[in-house]
Amino acid sequence: MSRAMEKYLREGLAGTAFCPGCGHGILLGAVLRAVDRIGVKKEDLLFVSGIGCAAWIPSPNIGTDTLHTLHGRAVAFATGAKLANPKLKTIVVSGDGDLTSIGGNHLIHAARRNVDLTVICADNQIYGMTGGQTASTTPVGAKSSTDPGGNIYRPFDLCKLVSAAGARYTARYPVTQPRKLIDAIEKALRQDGFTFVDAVSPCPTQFGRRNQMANLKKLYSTVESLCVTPAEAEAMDEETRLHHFAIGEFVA
Ligand SMILES: Cc1ncc(C[n+]2csc(CCOP(=O)(O)OP(=O)(O)O)c2C)c(N)n1
Ligand SMILES: [Mg+2]
Repeated sequence: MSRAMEKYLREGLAGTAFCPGCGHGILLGAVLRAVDRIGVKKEDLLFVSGIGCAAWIPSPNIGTDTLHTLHGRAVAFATGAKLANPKLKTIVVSGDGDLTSIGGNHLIHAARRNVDLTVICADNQIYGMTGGQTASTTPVGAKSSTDPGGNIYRPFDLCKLVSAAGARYTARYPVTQPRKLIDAIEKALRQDGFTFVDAVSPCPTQFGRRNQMANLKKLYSTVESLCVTPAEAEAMDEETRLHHFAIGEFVA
């Protein structure tokens, strides 16, 4: 973390909860840089998370008000906070499992109702913190603790899901492309209404280890090699598309 972002960190932190090589640390840096660009006062910022490794991205690390809530309920808490104090810039940062499996209904209905929130999904395609179970984002064929033979179900395309539900801005970028990721988060923060960024964030411990990518270089270069433009993704057959990350803006 560069010193310029230290002003956003809570005092007295003794390191983060993340494993070596976890993408969530890069995402923390990206979120802070985007927040810095929009110039909202710290006392007008609220970060909300659910439960999971990703939920530790804002809390306790960011030294603004943070709500570390219940599993799957980050968007519901954020909605309540925003209603109670509409001047709060309310930003949800949580995991793919938290936001889109147990919390899936809150996510789509907040998008449908155009609640004025920015939701950033730390998408590692797995339930990281609880031992690597299959999530609604796990690719077909990927191994997990609950699918040692490989996941058989197609994953959600989160940007398509949230776009269809009515989000005003949606984008996907991996932490391997931090500049584009920061730009997307900044745009999401500047846009009124419900906005969503799917931040692909590799998990070496629970995903990489089980899928022949324990080596960080291999894990990160594989993620990068799977990134395609939305047009390239649409030109693929469904089977191939499901194994790639369409990156870019979907609603802008
Ligand atoms: C009601 C409830 N059900 C299940 C759990 C267990 N649990 C905690 S975090 C989590 C999944 C976290 O996955 P994700 O949101 O993707 O975060 P990650 O750890 O991968 O960053 C689960 C199943 C819980 N805490 N509460
Ligand atoms: Mg996860």
